[in-house]
Amino acid sequence: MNERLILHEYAASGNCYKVRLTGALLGLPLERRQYDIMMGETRTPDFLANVNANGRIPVLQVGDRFIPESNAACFYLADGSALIPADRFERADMLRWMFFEQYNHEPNVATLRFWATFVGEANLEDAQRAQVPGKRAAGEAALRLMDEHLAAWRFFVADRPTLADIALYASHHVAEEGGFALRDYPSVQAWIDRITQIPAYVPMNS
Ligand SMILES: N[C@@H](CCC(=O)N[C@@H](CS)C(=O)NCC(=O)O)C(=O)O
Repeated sequence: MNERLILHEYAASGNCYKVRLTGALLGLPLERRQYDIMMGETRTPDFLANVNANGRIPVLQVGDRFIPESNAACFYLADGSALIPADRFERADMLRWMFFEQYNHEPNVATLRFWATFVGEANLEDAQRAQVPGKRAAGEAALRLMDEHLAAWRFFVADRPTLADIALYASHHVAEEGGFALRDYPSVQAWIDRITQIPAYVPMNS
């Protein structure tokens, strides 16, 4: 890759960690620019006009072009590598789990972690507090489905690491910070341990 790669991020975000982990596993150095999302730094007119009109990180900058959405950024980095299966069915299956991550996992498991750890229970708005039971139930359902799948497979797709694992791992391995008990999901726990053994793995706080 010849172009300069810059990750616009908030380091404690699982979505941003996905992109860092993908870069690390592939040996692709990323420059990092930090934004404090708690201070609205991704909502400034400058950020909205020049980085992401959707006001969110992560954004991967490739030269002078920008890729918002964590899974799209990971896909850009991993295109042509072993993290994306060459087989057509397996590639679609990988996308299946990445869409699952964005629709079933992240808005429930990661959002509850964010509310508990960064916003704080006492500071939740009434509308947010009202959503907690529904998000908890939907999060547990996502974890059950993952656990059932991983009882038969070492990794989500094709029994080897792909972007599906990176996407789910990044927000998942810190699920306990959102009040989810990972010990209830032993196959998921074993998969988490397996991910940390992948050569060039980096932890979230790296
Ligand atoms: N679907 C997006 C979600 C991005 C997202 O929600 N980012 C959060 C941090 S994890 C953010 O930027 N929040 C700040 C804000 O909304 O102002 C992705 O996967 O990249």
